[in-house]
Amino acid sequence: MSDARLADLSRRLPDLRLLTEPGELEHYGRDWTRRWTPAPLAIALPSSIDEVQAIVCWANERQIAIVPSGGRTGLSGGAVAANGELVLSLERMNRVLDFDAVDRTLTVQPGIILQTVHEAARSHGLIYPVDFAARGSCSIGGNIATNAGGIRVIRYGNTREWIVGLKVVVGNGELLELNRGLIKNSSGYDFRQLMIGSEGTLGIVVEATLKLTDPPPPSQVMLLALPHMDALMQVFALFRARLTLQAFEFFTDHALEHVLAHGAQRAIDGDYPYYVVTEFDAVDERAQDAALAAFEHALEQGWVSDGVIAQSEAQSAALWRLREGITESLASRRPYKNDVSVRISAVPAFLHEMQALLAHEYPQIEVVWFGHIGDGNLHINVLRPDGMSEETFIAQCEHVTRLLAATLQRHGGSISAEHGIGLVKRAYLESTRSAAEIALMQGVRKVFDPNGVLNPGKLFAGG
Ligand code: 2HG
Ligand code: ZN
Repeated sequence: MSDARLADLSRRLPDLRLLTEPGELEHYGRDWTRRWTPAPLAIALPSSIDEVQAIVCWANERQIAIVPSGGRTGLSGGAVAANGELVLSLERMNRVLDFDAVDRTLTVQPGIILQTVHEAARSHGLIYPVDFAARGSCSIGGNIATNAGGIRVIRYGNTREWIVGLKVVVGNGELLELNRGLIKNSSGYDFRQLMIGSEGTLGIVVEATLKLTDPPPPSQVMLLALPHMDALMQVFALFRARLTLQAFEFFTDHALEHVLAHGAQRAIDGDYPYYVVTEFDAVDERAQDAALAAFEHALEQGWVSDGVIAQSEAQSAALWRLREGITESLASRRPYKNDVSVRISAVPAFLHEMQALLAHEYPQIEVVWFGHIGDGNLHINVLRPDGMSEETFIAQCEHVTRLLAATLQRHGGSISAEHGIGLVKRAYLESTRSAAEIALMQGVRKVFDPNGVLNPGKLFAGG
């Protein structure tokens, strides 16, 4: 090991796997944003909590920044290592440690892939209900670090609702065991909840106890084509009143073009500006009739132009692909992403302002919208036109994001609904959190990580 700091780490932890090859540094130093050039010092792949603690102690002594790393599917740069940091990848700590049938909990290591968690829960006749398209690659530790949301939030809430215990290594290397699976625990500050969504700036999750629940009843998936934007929330109000929703997602014709070009199957003929994929409980024929009646009512009102109901698992999957395949279909274009939210009641007014803003500010630029409209969460993907330099493009997107942040602020919304702040959104944090809140957040960070070794530069500009 030519670097004296790494040689010291290897001396302290002879069994620690350390990677320093250029290809490995590049692979582990970036996330799905692909905007920053990875430049980590090295990659550490600990296999135990003891090793994680020892690494954090070493980082304190040597003043080395650590970037905690899971599946690196993040879209905000939270797991990017572009400044000589040590990437602490939790991918080897990826096992299920325990299932408790009485508590209905699953205790896992942080590097476990979300889909493996789903399978483990299913094998016990239960579910872990947080779900989204990156399920096959993202890790539970990363989900916790960003309080991940996804396509079932409307029914089950965010990651935050499903974590009943956490073990974390905080900035001075100490191990905390938080909440220990308790359902009721009114004993002061809940550090577990503080850790959830802290983007690796307060502690490194080294173990998590997840609450499981009963599988939902049989469901149906419907795709709807809508004639105009206002219809989105009209259909949502109708469906929410009449059906028990598991998901209510939307996308535009632009998004559809991209997923179709990427291999998905068209399910509705004709051109419509907006589409909804919704899934709802369909326990029996009565529930299915109610869905049909809701659809017909929407047709009569002119809120829906066309629709299909999946008749098989395969068709359900094909309809879901139209929504879930969007990110992947755009990935090679490396879109600039906004991930915003407002209260459901504010969605109609916000959508109008946002549409006007984007049309005005991005006249020659393709903008793709989609997202969890039933949660008030919108994803905006902006595509760089051929011939425009990356620099000009990012500058333009940042200018528009500033305007968008001001619009959000007026509507009481958030600049990050579910992807986190990371590097991408730290300049806009003040649009969602007050100066007093940010000062307290920074104070909290100092308490948990006095030497600032945990993911510095993420969440807040300048450390
Ligand atoms: C989704 O909802 C993800 O599919 C990704 O949150 C959103 O790519 C995006 O902007
Ligand atoms: Zn999303």
